[in-house]
Amino acid sequence: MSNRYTRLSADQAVALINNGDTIATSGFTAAGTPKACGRALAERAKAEHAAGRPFKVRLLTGASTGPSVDQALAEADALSFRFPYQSNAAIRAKINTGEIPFFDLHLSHSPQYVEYGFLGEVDVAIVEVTEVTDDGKVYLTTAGGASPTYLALAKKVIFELNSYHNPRLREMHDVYTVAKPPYRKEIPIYHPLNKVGKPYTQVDPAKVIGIVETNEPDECAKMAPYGDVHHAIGENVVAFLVGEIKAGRIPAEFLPIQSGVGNVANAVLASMGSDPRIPAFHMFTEVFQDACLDLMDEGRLLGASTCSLTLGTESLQRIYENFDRYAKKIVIRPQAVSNNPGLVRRLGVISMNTAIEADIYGNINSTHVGGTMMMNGIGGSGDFTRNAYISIFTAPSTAKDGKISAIVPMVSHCDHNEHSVQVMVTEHGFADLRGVPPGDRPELIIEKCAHPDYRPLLHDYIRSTKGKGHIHHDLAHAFDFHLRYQKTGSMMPAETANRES
Ligand code: 0RQ
Repeated sequence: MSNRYTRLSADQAVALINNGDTIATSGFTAAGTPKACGRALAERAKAEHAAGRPFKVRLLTGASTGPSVDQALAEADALSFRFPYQSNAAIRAKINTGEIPFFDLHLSHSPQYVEYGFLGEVDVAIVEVTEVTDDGKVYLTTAGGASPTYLALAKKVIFELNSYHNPRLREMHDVYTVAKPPYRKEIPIYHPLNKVGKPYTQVDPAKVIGIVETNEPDECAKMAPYGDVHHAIGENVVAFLVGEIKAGRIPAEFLPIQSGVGNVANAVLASMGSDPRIPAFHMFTEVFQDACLDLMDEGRLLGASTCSLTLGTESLQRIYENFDRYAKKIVIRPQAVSNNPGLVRRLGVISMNTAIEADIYGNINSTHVGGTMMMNGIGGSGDFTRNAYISIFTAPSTAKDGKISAIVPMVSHCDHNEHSVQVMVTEHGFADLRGVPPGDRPELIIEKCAHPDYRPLLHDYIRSTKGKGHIHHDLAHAFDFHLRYQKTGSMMPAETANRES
């Protein structure tokens, strides 16, 4: 390990950060995100506030982070801007009161957004590593994220040298730098496991202001066990995919899978793994989660390209203790490559993401509850959906004990529109929207996907539009479901609910 760089405590390192600075961190989800400096920065902010001085920073990351960054900094009132994704209750609450301005962007685009200067300058990058050499070779931990970009742009760099992580992680990293137009070329990846870059990224050693030594695991939450509804969604995704194999629209060797994160995605992967009609497959995805490791151990997942190892401590230890078994089966890439729209199109990825709500024409809201309250962000779902060979959206047909229908007349916010969304799946079935014109979509989506209790209301809405136009809507009533929920706490009218009980 290099002796060239100054060793600092986390407190000493964050003392070099100024009020108003733009901070950019490593990591993608809680994987590979700095920890000690996040907590120290939050304490610094609290101390400054207690002394009557202002102290807030602008925070750029790869995706979401762990509690030591988003939660600690939100609770310390230390953030004046956040980009490009989050998934933590404490920061979400302040985003939704307007206290923390949040800019939500496709994750493949976010590094170049910063590189082009759209968000101003980066003052300090804080990056977790297993090693940094005298000549500036940087070996990342469990995520590619936007670290290569942030290291290149930042005026000052702090490293968290985390000895918890296995230095062999470099055998999985493939750091390929996408050049700026007009010099950008095709990325020569033709299979999810192709490697085209280097095992390290680079920093100018003169910018390194210190190294903070740590030894702590990532803060990735363990997946909650899933229930019958999630299991049924998984079975319906499998039913759709088996039909595609039979019809010859998916080749015998299958196509690479992208899967979102969360409870639904976990259940879908488990169903795919346990059904022998689905051949063993590869993933070209952004997040490698616990279910993926189980599938790999069972021989069902042959290999994965990802941006991060978003694994609970037990699963990550399983990799670290059996590194030979996994070294050649997992490739960790920067998000500009793992989520690259051109590669998604070239490889014929089948994307599977989760909706908060879908409308009867196939538009999807993945981010804003009721059209106003931010959940997590669009993440990589748009990178994959728009360019997938087959794009699938899943969701339970109702939320909050049936008080919310996930199938509504018109989405209250649109992240993925009807032109990009091909298949909608709930626990009741799947609606294959490919080639289905708008006039035929409501019937299909209502009958295959909506909860039976909400089907009559959705049919009533369609009848009320009187069939005018290419897409039929009655703008005076398109949001009746949402308005009723706001007023009464349920999308179901009281008289209907009473009649049924
Ligand atoms: O809230 O836990 O308080 O009850 O949303 O819902 O059903 O557990 O589903 O964990 O898979 O998350 C869309 C949020 C789904 C996620 C979303 C409430 C519901 C529950 C979670 P509770 P479930 P999941 C890869 C790709 C966008 C980003 C993306 C997401 C909570 O998948 O953020 O895809 N996707 N990235 O009760 C009110 C509704 C609701 C609702 C669900 N209609 N109204 N609340 N909920 N539907 C990752 C990256 O990009 C890094």
